[in-house]
Amino acid sequence: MYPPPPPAPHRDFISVTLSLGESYDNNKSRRRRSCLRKWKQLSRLQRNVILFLLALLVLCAFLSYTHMADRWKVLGGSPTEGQRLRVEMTGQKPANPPVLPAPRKADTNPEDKPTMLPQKPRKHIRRRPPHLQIRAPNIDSKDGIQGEAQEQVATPGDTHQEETPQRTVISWRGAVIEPEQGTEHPSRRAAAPTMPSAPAVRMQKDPGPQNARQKGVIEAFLHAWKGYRKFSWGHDELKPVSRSFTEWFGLGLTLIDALDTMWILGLKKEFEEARQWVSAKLNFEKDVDVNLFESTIRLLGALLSTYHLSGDSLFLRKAEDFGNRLMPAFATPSKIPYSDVNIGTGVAHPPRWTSDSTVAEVTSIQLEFRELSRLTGIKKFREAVENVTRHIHSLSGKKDGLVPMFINTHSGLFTHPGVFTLGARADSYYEYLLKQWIQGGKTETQLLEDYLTAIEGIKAHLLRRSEPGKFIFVGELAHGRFSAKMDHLVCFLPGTLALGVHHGLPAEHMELALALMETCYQMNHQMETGLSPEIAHFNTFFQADLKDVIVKPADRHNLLRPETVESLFYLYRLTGDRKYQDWGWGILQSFNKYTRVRSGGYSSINNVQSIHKPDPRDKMESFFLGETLKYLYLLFSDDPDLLSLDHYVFNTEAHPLPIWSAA
Ligand code: DMJ
Repeated sequence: MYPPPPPAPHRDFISVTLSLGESYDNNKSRRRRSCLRKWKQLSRLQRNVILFLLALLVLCAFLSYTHMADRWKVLGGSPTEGQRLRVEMTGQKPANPPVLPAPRKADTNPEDKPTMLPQKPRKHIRRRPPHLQIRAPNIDSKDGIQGEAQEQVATPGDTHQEETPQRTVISWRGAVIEPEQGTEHPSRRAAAPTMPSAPAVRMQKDPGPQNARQKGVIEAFLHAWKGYRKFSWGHDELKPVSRSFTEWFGLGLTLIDALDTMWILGLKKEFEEARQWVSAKLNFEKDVDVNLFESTIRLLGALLSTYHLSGDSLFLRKAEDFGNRLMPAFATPSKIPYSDVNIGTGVAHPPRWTSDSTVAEVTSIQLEFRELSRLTGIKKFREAVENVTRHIHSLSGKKDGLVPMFINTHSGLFTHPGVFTLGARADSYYEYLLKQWIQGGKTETQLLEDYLTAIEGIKAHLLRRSEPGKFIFVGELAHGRFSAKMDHLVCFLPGTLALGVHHGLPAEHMELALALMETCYQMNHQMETGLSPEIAHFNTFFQADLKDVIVKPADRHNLLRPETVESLFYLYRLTGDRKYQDWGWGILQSFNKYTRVRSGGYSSINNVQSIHKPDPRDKMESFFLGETLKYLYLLFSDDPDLLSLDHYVFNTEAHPLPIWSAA
């Protein structure tokens, strides 16, 4: 026998009745009564569900209100610059309170009031790499720039497609045909000579014998290139671990940044393939925001130097087109450029949270625009950047030649005054004072004065010795308080100081250069991986069990940056002391050991203090190919004529530009 069936379970239903046809002539009380009746007719579950939904609605409204309030707070008063900087650089919130004080907006001082109304918030504002979705290469893109004929696409795996070059063929590293002879000219003729210098031609005739360490660099470059070529061809940066890529500007950043490195290393096949891509696919007619500084030093700088090395006018045409598209950035009330510009629409704007620009950014685009002006004969490029230099030269708010980190694009005044660093946001201001003076044939004395004053300012305010090693380091000053914090970025300084001495500046600068070089080496050497952290803190109190270099958890990443090896190159070239080559060799070994990704490419890492878990960040910055490996290759060369420091000046992205002969 079967047991009797269980009683049917009780079910509640929510019924919704839509009375669409009902007329609207009911009076209010009737409607209220009928609502109450309907409410009472509902089951308890139905009522609970409705109440729950109502509560949810109220909660959502409350949350979105607080979110909006936060956004308004951000627009009205940004986070401290220290916090912002740290977040930008690490993607993390600062572990410690920022060294920097809360920003004081320029326009809080009535005297600083801009003469124009504040800008309306704009669309399309992008400050940092947006990490776009990976997408297939756009094979339809047109290269309509300057009426240039579309050349055929060259992509890895598609190399059989022949381009139809309109340039005059130039020989590899040999008889470089001067741009005047047979290659296409820029749209206007230069007032100054436009041909590559004789040493450039001579240097390229033959790479000469390459020693074992240089071959080691070539091997590393080819490994990095393998990853880029395979997984991110034509895109901005390789993500070597996930075998994909990121876009920042969507302009083949790594490929362009690496062009002159390939030329210098003698990688002819790779260079030609990349050249084909530039010819066929590089298209600046794009609705995309670029950062003026980053795109100038990496893209414009690379196009100009590659033009000089190869004599191929394609690169100059691209440089001129790109330079023109950057020009709207200078159309500000103060002529201090905005940080960002859309190269397709010509709309320039500051970052979302401020109308300030970064001092290092607006003062480290001069080498490139001046050279572009000289080559094309177009004065506006030079005038725009020299306006900035002149303006900053005469601006008050410096401390013995040291500059604050921000400048307002409306008022033209320094903002957040009282904070001085040789690191992020100020670094290349100092570098470009010296390098512009060198570039211009050592005739622009204001640049030299500013540089010399600044070095005295550094000596007076920012130098200390660490314990127990007594290494001299460059700290920071915030409203009179010294902080023993030194960015790895500051390690450009020993090389720059040495370069100045090579060009006749006081010999005592070399003493400082040697001492700081040792410190930068220690920043690498004292780490378990042999690679420097992004930021070091120095121990200034004697304590036998402490090392000189202290690293905070948020700062222990390494982005494959070049500054230490950049300075090693200058120091070796100018002193001949082989220990600098040995130190650089050690760093290359460390890159190979802790940052190399088997399938191709190198990755920045999260922890320079862990040999077991350096923890790849899955990103190969374009400057690893543009700068780090180039400087390593040059460091291992014993030929002082290989990009002679008497004929070339390197921009801050390691792209060599010719020194102009004095008029
Ligand atoms: C590069 O883009 C340049 O060297 C710049 O001056 C600083 N940042 C990176 C490398 O660290």
